Amino acid sequence: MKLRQIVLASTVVALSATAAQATTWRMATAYPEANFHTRNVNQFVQDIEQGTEGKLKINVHAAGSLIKHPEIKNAVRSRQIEMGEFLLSTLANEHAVFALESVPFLATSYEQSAKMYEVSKPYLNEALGKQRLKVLYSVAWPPQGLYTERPIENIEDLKGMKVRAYSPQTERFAQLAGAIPTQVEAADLAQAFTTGRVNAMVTSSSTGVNSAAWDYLTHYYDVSAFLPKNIVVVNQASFDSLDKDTQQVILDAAARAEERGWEMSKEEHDVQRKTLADNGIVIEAGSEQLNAAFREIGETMAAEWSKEAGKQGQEMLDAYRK
Ligand code: PCA
Repeated sequence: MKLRQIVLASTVVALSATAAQATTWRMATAYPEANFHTRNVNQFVQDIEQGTEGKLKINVHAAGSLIKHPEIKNAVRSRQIEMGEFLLSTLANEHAVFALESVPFLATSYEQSAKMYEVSKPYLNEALGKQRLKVLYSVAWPPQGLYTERPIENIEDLKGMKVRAYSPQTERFAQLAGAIPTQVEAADLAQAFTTGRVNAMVTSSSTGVNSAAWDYLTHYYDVSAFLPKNIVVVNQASFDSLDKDTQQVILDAAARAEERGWEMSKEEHDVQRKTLADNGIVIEAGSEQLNAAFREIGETMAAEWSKEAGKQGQEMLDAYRK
């Protein structure tokens, strides 16, 4: 063999050896590539690939392209995919702990939201652990407000409005406000607005920008009702199948992703409100009547949550308020 051929042949052998050892996982997320959570996920999987020197590669399928948002949790559970990211409060009907962060006006700032997360962490780990899902990290969305297609003075102005919801709580919120809630995934917002299925939505500045809210809406009531969280989980059996070093790389990358994600979220909150305004959305705090009515809805929902969550819920609330 000529030297060049020998070199080529040994490269092929070396490459296939690496390929044989490498594991490729699939990860599904619900939100678009441009979203800060997805950017954070992409950095997270890159850290894992680098940290394991290519031994674990994770292909991210964003925007519900591989698995639709409501199916992501079960797809990880059944090991159809190894990892997934979803909005925690989509599971609210399964267990009250998943709904806590979305009780309006209970935790309305990043600081309060972080504290609530700390308090609820053991309960979350337990509830998801029972489904053989290991929690890797969780990051809050920017505070939630209300987008409308015309100015709103008071709660009566919401009567009969078709409000887009994304969780049982946003649905209940819209209902208590006298509006008609309609579930729409973030990935389907443009279509829902163009076809007139909805004409208002509850969400963050971030999703407002990702969905070009200014194409359909005029006002954003920045009421900071709550900060829902995304959560990233791995199938426990898939995690257990890895060697200890690889597991550690994932855990370290997850810790970094969580820290980075909360920072990205805060930055997003500042930057994207400006993007909304630059594109013509009128951002307002909302009238006193409107805010008072929203708070009253929050109290109703807090009472409903407490009833549902029972003793464990009370423990969480006490720890949160301490
Ligand atoms: N964006 C997601 C969930 C919360 C948020 O800010 C959405 O609107 O679907």
